[in-house]
Amino acid sequence: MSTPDEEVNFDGLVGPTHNHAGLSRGNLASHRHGGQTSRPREAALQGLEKMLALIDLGVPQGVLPPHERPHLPTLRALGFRGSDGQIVAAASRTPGLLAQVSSSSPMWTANAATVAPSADTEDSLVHFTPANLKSAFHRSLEAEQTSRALTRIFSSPQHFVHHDPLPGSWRFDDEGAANHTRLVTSSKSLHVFVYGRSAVTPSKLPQKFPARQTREASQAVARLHRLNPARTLFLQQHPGAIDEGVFHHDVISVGHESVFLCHERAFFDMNALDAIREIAPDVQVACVSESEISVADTVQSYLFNSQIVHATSGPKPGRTLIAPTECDDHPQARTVIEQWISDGVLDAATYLDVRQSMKNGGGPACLRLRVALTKDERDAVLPNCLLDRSSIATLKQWVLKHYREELEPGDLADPQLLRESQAALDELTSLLDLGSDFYPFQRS
Ligand code: SUG
Repeated sequence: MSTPDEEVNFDGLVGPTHNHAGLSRGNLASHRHGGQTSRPREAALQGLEKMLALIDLGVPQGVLPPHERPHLPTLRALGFRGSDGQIVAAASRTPGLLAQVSSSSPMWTANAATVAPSADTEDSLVHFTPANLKSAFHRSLEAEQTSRALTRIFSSPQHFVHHDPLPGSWRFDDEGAANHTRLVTSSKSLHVFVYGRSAVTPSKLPQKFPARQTREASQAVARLHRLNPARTLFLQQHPGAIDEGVFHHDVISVGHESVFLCHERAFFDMNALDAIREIAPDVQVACVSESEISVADTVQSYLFNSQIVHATSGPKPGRTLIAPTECDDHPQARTVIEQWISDGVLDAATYLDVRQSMKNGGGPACLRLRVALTKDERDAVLPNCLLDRSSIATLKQWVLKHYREELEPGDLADPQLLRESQAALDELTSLLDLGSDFYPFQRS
């Protein structure tokens, strides 16, 4: 391993059309809140407060921009014609379509891509593969713009290599880093890829809800990233847990450096934990039993959709769990966290309010893409996309200027919302230095 890397969290900025449309099958929160009034301004500010909280803990923080929504290129590709306003009006007459193309789902950047740090790749470059997100229509619209964002933010070919999203079909469904964990001990790493189904090998499948990630997609990403096969695992998610609402693996496990926290029903075969221990014996594995907290309560509290970060400042430096406030309010989840602290697995926990995102099934861990970077690589990142207190303050002002307080489902058809969103994103491209041709509407 060369120079040490440090994890930078790139959080997704919530977009101006953030809404609750109940779009994701198997994601219980999305289903439960579908059709409710959303609060885009509050959602974006909650996200920025989270980024600020991490900065205050001394954790480097980056940002990924929202995508253009409603996504007019998709509507045009579906045959809608005329002015932007006419297209939106016509699309609103096709039930459900406008909600699909207006979702702010790119905010969950744990699904944006999978990333391999240079220390772990054969060519010593940082590798990025945007997720094709083919298992849901509204999310499948993300890959192209995600590729554009990543290539612009991580532009130096000396340091970064960008792959295309995997060719899309049911065989290679890829949901990105939400199903991938990198563990590091004594400067050696282990990449754990978790899949819901294999497209080739018969495997036990969930009965109610879709298994989104395929083994074949995970294997392709590992190949593209030129990871050491001896330090890469492909493990199957528990199909029963998927049926209980664990639609991504980061809803039932979280790992960071030498710690891996999970529920006893995280994997189909719990020998998975032995496989992890065998390759990385120094990893501290803490496995929580069903009697401590059920899978249903795990999903409700989003206990494992927490981030583990290494805090270097703040009241209690050390290994810190960034958990959603829902865990603070949930007796079993809180007890588990307190136990992890008293066992020395964690040093501290911080509870953050990301309720607007949580209503769509996105906790703290969903909102961030982890990119481990050496100092040189970090210096090569587009500077404005690395945040500090002052840039967060600027982004808050930008949100206050452009975002609506509330959105009813019917508001998505308002042509004025489209104009407001475009004005907001146009200004954002200068704030983040993304260029004036970053969004499709800027190029047309
Ligand atoms: O893909 N929700 C997202 C939540 C993604 C959470 N990400 C991770 N677990 N890493 C999804 O299910 C719901 C949108 C709506 O219903 O309006 C949605 O897309």
